[in-house]
Amino acid sequence: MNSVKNLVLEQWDYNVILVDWELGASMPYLQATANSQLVGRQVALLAAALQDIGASVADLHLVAHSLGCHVVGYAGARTPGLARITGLDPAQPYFEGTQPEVHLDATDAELVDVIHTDGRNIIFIGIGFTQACGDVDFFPNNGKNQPGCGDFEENMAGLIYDLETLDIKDIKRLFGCSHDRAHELFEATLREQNCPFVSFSCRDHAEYESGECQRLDTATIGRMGMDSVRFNLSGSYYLETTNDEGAFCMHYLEVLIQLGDDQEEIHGNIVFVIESSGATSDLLPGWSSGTAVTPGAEVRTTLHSPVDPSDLASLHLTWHAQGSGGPRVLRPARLRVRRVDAELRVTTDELCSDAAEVGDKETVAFRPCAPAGH
Ligand SMILES: [Ca+2]
Repeated sequence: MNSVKNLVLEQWDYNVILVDWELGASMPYLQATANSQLVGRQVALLAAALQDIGASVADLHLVAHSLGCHVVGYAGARTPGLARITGLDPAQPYFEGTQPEVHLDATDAELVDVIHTDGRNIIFIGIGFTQACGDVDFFPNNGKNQPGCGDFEENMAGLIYDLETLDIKDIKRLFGCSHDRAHELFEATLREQNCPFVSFSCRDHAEYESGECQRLDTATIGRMGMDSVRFNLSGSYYLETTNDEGAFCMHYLEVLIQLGDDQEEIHGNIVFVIESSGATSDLLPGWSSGTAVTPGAEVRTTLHSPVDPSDLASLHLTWHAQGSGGPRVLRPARLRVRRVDAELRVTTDELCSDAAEVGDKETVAFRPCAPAGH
């Protein structure tokens, strides 16, 4: 939390108070859950003392991780008018499935935003809440096992554990990677200034995976992290991040290919490479194989890449035809790309290419079209 504090102080004229309850939190987990109620009352007393010297709780934002989320939930329940709580992977054992008074919930502040990163069932060693519990809940990478955190079955192999005796440090050491990712991601939303951490409002992860709620003409779009408050969000939002290599940002680029009326019905798949700001993406699967393309159809896909596409130099399209015999040529009449900026505005640009057709295993580069008259 020290690095979060430093990043906040660098960017805003805020006062930051760190609440260190390590002695209470490092007890066996069962005792620590009981202690969290007491510490919550103490934080509420601190908020009252700040009001006494002229501060307003309408300007107070509590940020906490794991068990700390329930601490600030208790504090918020005793602090009417508290502006905001950000819960970073609220602890699940002994809290999930209880009454709202017992755990962090949407009534504990005017705005409660939650980032879920380890919401597997506890029998699979998830230690974060599996269900939405705030006004707005973010589920990076489906809110479960995080990229770069290994395989949970591997982590738990041969392990016998007992929550009543295991202390929080053991829990962190054994299972902390996905659980800790919540505060690492929150910190990244402060540090990675060029990343809006774009998120999509979806019914569930299956709808996110289908791409349906990522269509930028109809999507409800949000931003995860410190700035989410600016966008009046509610409900469950899904997004992807990269693995732990210092930068977590994943960018989205929607690609729409309008096929010509001379397109024959063919099967295959499309792979893309993004070139932008001097960086080149990996091969990005663009469109599922086996689906027929038909005359005049629009092929739509959303690319997910760590390469920021906001200064797009070119988009390379490679076509892989499937099936034997018959027509195998893709005929894109028009290619457009859509992006979301940091203010969540959607822009659409048309890309141009000299090639009117793309044969099997051929790659064609599309670039921003030259302005008319040039
Ligand atoms: Ca509560």
